[in-house]
Amino acid sequence: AKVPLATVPLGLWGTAMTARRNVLELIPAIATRQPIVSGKTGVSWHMVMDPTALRRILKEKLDDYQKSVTTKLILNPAIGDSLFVAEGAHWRWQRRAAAPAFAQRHVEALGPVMTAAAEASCRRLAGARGPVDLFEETVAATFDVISDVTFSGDGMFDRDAVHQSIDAYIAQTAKLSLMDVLGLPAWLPRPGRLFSGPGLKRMKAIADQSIAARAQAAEKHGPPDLLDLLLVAQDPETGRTMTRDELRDNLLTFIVAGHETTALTLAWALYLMAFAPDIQEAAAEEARRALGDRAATAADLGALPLTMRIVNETLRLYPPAAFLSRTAQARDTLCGRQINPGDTVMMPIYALHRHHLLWDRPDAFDPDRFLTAPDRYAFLPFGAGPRICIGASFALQEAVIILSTLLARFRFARVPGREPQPRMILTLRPEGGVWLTVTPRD
Ligand code: MNH
Repeated sequence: AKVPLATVPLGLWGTAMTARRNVLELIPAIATRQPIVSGKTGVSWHMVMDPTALRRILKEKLDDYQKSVTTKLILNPAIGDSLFVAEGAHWRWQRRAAAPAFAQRHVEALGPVMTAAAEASCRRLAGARGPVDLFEETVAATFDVISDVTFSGDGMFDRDAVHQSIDAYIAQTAKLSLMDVLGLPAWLPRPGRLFSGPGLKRMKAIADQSIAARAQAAEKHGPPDLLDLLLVAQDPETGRTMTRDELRDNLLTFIVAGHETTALTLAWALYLMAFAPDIQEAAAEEARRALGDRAATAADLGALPLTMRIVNETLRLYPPAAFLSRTAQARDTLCGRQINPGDTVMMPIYALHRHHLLWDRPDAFDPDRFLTAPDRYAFLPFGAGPRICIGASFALQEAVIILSTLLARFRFARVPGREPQPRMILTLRPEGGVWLTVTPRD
């Protein structure tokens, strides 16, 4: 089945989405220095899709390409200078300290939380009448997971309040003005409530309370969650541990980075399943063979290879992080073009993943293309290099557990006239939701 090529409205970033034809033709266009801010600095924007250049930006010249001014501007008020936005030594030590929490055996130990979320999702869907918004449903499921693995066992953590705060925050970023995007100093007054929103304060207060309660709690509450692991996390090189504020910023980072992205993957995967019923049937059969009547666990992943390929193919066609961006710190040359300090380097992952020079039949939904590993720098749903998503195996495990459990028990079908429209707001979201009819199997 040929997946319709969406036009993704992006405002300033829109150019990249249409730039998907020929990477060789594009290099001049991509690297064309388009002055966005005129004046003394002459800062330019560059679109980069050449795999060798991507490797240079993400891996070889890590410190010369820092997270973009825009990224920091949007995220700093919510998550401080945490792992996702920090640079240099401050990023390095946080990454070292957090790494053990995301090691394979810890991720596997968190499997039961994901299985429970899959079961809860099935219960909600079993009661559904008429079309269901699967994006809303998968957000509920992944939010259950991330709130349980960050603040498990604390009656104090108010999921609904945190969820609403994040949602309101992301909705505000969609209304960012040109002034924000251009990276003007933070002290300039801006429209909107983005930087002073009561939601933000509330979210931080809830997290602070949970951390304080946990630090005092004498009793154990079951297997260690991410909060337990970060409370004892130490930089193996310096012995430094996280302050309370750093703990809170990182836990909120996991919540923000870790739930909507996975929910989007699941919602787009279900849309593609409805789009390709034959593949849906094959995946359902794989899941029923592996699971019988029970929900999937981390131990089932090896028996669900088609489901994993479906997740990867979904991440190719609808990468939640459809754009990565960096601000250049030093002079460099990319694809023969000069990059100056202060320039913005955009990496349009959506376009990269649908590029006809990098992919065979790029618009076809074909999970089996992942029977062979793609080129490293042609497939970047989690980024690459030292700053690759720390939660990638967590997310893949969660997505396969939930997707296989849902497919074993339900059939998903399109609702004509209600196709989701991708829209880029921090992540690639389905505007209006992913509405499908859900029918129990058996
Ligand atoms: Mn995640 C970084 C995509 C799930 C926590 N994540 C990144 C990056 C991408 C990304 C892309 C790199 C951004 C950049 O280079 O500018 N993340 C995803 C996707 C999913 C995902 C597509 C789900 C699917 N991420 C998760 C989960 C968690 C998480 C789950 C945590 C529980 N991600 C992070 C953190 C970083 C990150 C933390 C920053 C890592 C670093 O900079 O060292």
